[in-house]
Amino acid sequence: MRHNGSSKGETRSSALWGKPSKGETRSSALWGKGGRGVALVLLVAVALGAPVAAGAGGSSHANVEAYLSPGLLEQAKENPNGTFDVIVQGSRGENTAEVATEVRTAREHDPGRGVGLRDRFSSLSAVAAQLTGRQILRLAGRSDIRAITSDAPVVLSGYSSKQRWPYVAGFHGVWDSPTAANAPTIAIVDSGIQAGRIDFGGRVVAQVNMTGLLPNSPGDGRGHGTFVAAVAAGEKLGRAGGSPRSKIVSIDVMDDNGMAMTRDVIAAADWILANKDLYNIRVANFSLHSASPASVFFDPLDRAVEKLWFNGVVVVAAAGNYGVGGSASGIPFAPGNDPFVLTVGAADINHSVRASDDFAAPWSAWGYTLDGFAKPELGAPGRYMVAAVPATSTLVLERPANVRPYNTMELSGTSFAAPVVAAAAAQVLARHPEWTPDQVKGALMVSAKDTPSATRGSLGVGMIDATRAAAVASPPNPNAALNQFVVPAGDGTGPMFDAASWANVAQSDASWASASWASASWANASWASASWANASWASASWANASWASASWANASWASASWANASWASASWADNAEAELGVGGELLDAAELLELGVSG
Ligand SMILES: [Ca+2]
Ligand SMILES: [Ca+2]
Repeated sequence: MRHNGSSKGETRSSALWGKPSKGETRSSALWGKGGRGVALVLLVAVALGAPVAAGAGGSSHANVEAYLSPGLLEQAKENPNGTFDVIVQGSRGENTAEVATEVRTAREHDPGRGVGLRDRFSSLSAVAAQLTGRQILRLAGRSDIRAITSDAPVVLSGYSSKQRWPYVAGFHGVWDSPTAANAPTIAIVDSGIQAGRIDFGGRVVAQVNMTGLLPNSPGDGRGHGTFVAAVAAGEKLGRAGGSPRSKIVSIDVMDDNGMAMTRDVIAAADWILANKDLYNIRVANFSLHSASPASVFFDPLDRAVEKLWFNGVVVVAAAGNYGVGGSASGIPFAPGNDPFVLTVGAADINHSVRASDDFAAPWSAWGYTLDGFAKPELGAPGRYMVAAVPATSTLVLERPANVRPYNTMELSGTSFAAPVVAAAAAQVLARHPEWTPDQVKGALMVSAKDTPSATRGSLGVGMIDATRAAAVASPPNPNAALNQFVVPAGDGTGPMFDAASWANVAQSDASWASASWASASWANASWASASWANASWASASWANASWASASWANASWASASWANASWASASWADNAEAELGVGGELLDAAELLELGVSG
């Protein structure tokens, strides 16, 4: 079920939200436009035991004739000189002009701050006004005034968040679109999901247990996967995720301690491939990574996620939290080291909804893979996020200082940046279901917002923007140079990446890189600029910094240290950064108003 973002009041347009739907005001729906509607509402109100007139707000005030929004009477009494944005409705038989006269009269009797009349409505006898508490109390005593209700900002989409991150990532521009209902299913390969929460509205359509480790509680004993899923697709009022109408498939590969085995994650990818059509899975989120450095030559998990990619599933992977002090760490771990998939770094959004001051969280991994690919491709909010976590999960027990009300926690990590991008991918696919993962990746990258305050490359090409990505009509293909090495596997399993052929070319021909990945450099190009879109990836010189460098030839994937690692025993970190919260990145009062979020 969709939720209306407001519990009261009129619709209100704002610069960002555009105009309210014509005539579709909450108050008219609630109160009706004629006598019958009023009678119905009164019946409901009485049945619920709600105060209607004289008892409004539970007050014993003797001279209250009008209905007031809950709490408004008390607030007006406590703040007689304070100002309130309200909608004033006339009693039956009163027209809008008469209501306006009442408002003007109240202001003349009790002068004070406030702009007075703001708007007059034609479809109902009502005006919008900014009045003092004293003026409201006067009007409340008038028999020709039917109701005074708060002119609260309304989220037209029905989805909202009190956190900054969805607005940084541009979800407020797509939440409301009817097209968003076409968003595909997102597979969450993680610790499981507490599926029954209101955050998910019954949209968790499958839960698969792939965990070979114990203990592994039903649902989500760790808490990590529920949080990730809520960021990707939560719908709870006030804390919506990026694609709140996507269905969700939970594939549990992580035990209650946040550990997973390589084989189980590969099995999860297998399962997604086999069931993607059944559940319309087009996006898979991996907020985990291997503990063993690997080259794409040999890593079986890279093979597995590439298989998904070549079969139409956008794979999103967390970059990892092993960065130190903001310096380049390299990205040596699967699946984030795979050149096809989307790897995501975590941004600190720096107390504002604009991206220009964003920077990479100091622990957010970035740099080159052992094969010379620059990662991550994109940045997304990933610090001080607040989302759902089961009350009995081990994350709650381990980090009580991060627990927040309503069974939520405040957590940081690239784990929580990845599902932001997964949601944006779902929003793009809602509009372009025929697009390949390469096209989705191109749309997300070409539309990213510049992050000039971040170290170049630490957040890839910049901050994800779901609204801008959804508007891209013909995306560039960021994987074009690699696709010439995608060949039939010959074993009936479809296409595969011929890493050996690619490596031969890349090693023997330094110009290959500059000829294909082109002339734009991570370091210098403005990825968000229109010119970049035309120039395409092919103009990046970042290749020169990696492919041709000695570091590639000497890459440590040849070293004994990881060659000796046992794949089967590889453990997996859950990427949940253990730093303390700061109280969340919550919208302040001015931002709430500007963005039209119910306070
Ligand atoms: Ca689990
Ligand atoms: Ca910011």
